[in-house]
Amino acid sequence: MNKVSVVGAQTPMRPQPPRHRRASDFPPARPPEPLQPPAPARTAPSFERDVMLGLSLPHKAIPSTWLYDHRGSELFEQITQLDEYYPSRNETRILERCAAQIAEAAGPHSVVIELGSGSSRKTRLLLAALDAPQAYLPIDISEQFLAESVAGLPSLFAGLRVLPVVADFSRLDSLPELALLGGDHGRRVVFFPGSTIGNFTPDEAVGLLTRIGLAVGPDALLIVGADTTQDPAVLIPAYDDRDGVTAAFNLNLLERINRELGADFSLTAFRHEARFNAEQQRVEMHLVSNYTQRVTVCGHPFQFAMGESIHTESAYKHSLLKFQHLAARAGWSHRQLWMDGQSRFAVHVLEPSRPAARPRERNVIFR
Ligand code: AVI
Repeated sequence: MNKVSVVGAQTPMRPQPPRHRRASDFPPARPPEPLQPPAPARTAPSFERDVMLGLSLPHKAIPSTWLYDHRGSELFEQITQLDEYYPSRNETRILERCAAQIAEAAGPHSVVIELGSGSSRKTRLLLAALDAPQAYLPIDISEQFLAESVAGLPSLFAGLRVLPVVADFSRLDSLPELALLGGDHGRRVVFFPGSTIGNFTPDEAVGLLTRIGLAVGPDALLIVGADTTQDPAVLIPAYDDRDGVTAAFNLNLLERINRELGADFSLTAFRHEARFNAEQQRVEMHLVSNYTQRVTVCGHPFQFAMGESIHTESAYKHSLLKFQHLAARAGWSHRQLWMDGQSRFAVHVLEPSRPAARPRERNVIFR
């Protein structure tokens, strides 16, 4: 049964937004068949490949994961402190009010698994509310971020086992680290705050939540923070703030390409733009060419028309119903949800769907 509650400073979560094509998307290896083309190589994500491919598309686009180099991560932290960027603030307020009820659902001795790391304030809020949590497993691709985000935890939470997992959670399909804990522990609680789910396309989000469900097993609890806002008057300033921090965050990608791939982007020849795509219900970030120009990347020329853009990020804004539908496709049912007083942000608490509890499908007979 769904329960909706309305409640009414923040710290960021370091996101690992999706890559559009992953090695794990390819079918598992099979014995070679002589007349078939070779199986695609299982390659690690590559900045050069994604940039060269993305700039060759008819609608130029680069996966948002590459926005987060060291400087990009710093700028994102600054974004989360901005007046205009309500998601982190609203989510923290919700968690302050609902953590005790989440703790009740989790029960004692839970194991907290966080997708991404760095949202230390929100993590601490949750850990402090839980009844004797047994272990905390933050999963992040950056060893350095993991180390920083867990640094103070053992002194704050005596008896908590902290097991950082260096991995890209968007590709995760098993979590062998859980076996290290033995069988004597409470519920597994997956914590996925920050609306990072919105940086995945709906199909990618279903894939991710499905894989997480398989990795954590049948008695888990999943807590997801998701932005529900649809009003462009709120969204556009949140993604195009008056101090230009989000613009600097977006343009930093061009600096990164210049530095790491020997390109010659002029940072004044492109401008940041945030657009609300009402049909897709998402905010898009673009880098728009101020005039016709040619840019060289890795020795390869790319032509830009005036006004042509590189699409650098999508942030999907899921209504409550849409999110519930998406979660159901991934095998999760709603247990509870909370929203802030402005109805801009939702914290969803989900449990694995139990086949026995599902209503039976009606047969359809065409006459
Ligand atoms: C990380 N992610 C949830 C942020 C968002 O709101 O989509 C990234 C961001 N991009 C610009 N501002 C914030």
